Amino acid sequence: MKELTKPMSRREFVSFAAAGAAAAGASAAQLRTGGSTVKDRPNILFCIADDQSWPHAGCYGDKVVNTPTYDRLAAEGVMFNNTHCCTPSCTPSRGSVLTGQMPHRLEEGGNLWSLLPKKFEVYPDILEAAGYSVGYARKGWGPGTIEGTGRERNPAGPQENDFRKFLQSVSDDDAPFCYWWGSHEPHRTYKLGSGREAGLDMDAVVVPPPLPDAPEVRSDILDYYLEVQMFDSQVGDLLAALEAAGRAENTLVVMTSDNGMPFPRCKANLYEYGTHMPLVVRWLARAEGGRQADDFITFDDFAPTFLGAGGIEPLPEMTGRSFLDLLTGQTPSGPARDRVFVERERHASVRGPNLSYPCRAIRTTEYLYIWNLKPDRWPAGDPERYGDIDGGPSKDYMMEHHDDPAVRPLFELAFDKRPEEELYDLRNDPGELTNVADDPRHADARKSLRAELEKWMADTADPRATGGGDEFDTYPYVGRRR
Ligand SMILES: [Ca+2]
Repeated sequence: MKELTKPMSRREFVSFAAAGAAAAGASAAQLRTGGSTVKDRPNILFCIADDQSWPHAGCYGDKVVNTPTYDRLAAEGVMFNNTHCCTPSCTPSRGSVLTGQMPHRLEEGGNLWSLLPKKFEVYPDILEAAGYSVGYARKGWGPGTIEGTGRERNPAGPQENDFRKFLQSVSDDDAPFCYWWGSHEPHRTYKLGSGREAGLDMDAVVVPPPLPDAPEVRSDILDYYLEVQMFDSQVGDLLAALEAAGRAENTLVVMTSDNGMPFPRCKANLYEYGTHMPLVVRWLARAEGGRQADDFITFDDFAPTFLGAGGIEPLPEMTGRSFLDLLTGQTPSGPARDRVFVERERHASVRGPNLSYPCRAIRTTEYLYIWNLKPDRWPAGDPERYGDIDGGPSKDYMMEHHDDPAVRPLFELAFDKRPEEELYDLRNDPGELTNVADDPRHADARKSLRAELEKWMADTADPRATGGGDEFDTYPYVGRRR
């Protein structure tokens, strides 16, 4: 296994490239790659689903959904068991991937249907400046607008939806490439009953604890699974194209999702099915396959990882941390990865005059502690629409049956207001259904987790740390109001 070259800062890289080119009378291509010493930099193929939760892939033990691509990449790469998106909402989740920063630092970019100010640098631009060819397909950063930001393209790069065509434009002798494939699946809407029609087994579905076990819900999950399979098949096709082009060996392939499944108490929530994401990474040239990692990863870790793979140091403003050490089997450096911080601001425009629902959370292997900063507001959006929950059969079922004894407690957890503090004992309550924040037996844990969360907020310049953050209520919402 080759050693990774020592990362260079961007300034060092530029002067290195220029000096090397001048000395050798280098060609334009060599100048862009900085000369032959960095020729081995890997390509990066980042494949991201839209609204898929962990553990909905065969490699994670799901017996119903059929995901041969996930399973293959897990066998040939590293499977991560504790990956969380920074926030369970499309735009800011993707913004954190691209910038390497927590959404609370991205101003407008911390909200759904927003914009990402140009001052927040993104890894495709940085890699491009260092000689990478970049491109993206389908859903890049967004939803949102680049109008008025000074950006001339999607932060994920220039759009090229045809991966084969993109590969043809970056021949072996050319620069390495960095390509973002953003699937539209398994985002709603679904064709009602399509999963069952496709032969998926309704009886074998494991219904997530926050959802009622009803045939309507099981069928809705199958429809979601069918679209998870579509994403899996899309990535399978990308791998075939990569192999046909002879580029598989030195390409870092990442397969994940932007936020959790579009069901009540899942997407747009800081609970298990909102932020816990599937993640497999394959890098045949450098990362031994068939391994699993229990280390906690968050989405702001991607940008530093990709930059590191390209021999570039992360920007100082990045809150994430490269996990190349885990991939390549080097001795991990730095603090243990045994906890993550997740958050949310405004998802859809569904609350009074466009108000956010701010919350911050810390998650360890033992606890999930959530601080709801505005508990007077409706977490799922104002009644009776509860618009932060995507419409569909499961939402309809819970609203129609909210008085049924079996549904009532789950309805309240998903749709009603929440106390300022929530604490879940994950060892005894992995479904996160019983708030123990007021239980004296967990008082010490509550106190220390709250202190740790507040320290992290202050350390990462979260405007909510000092009583600010009201700007998240007034940033423009560029989508259609629900
Ligand atoms: Ca999404």
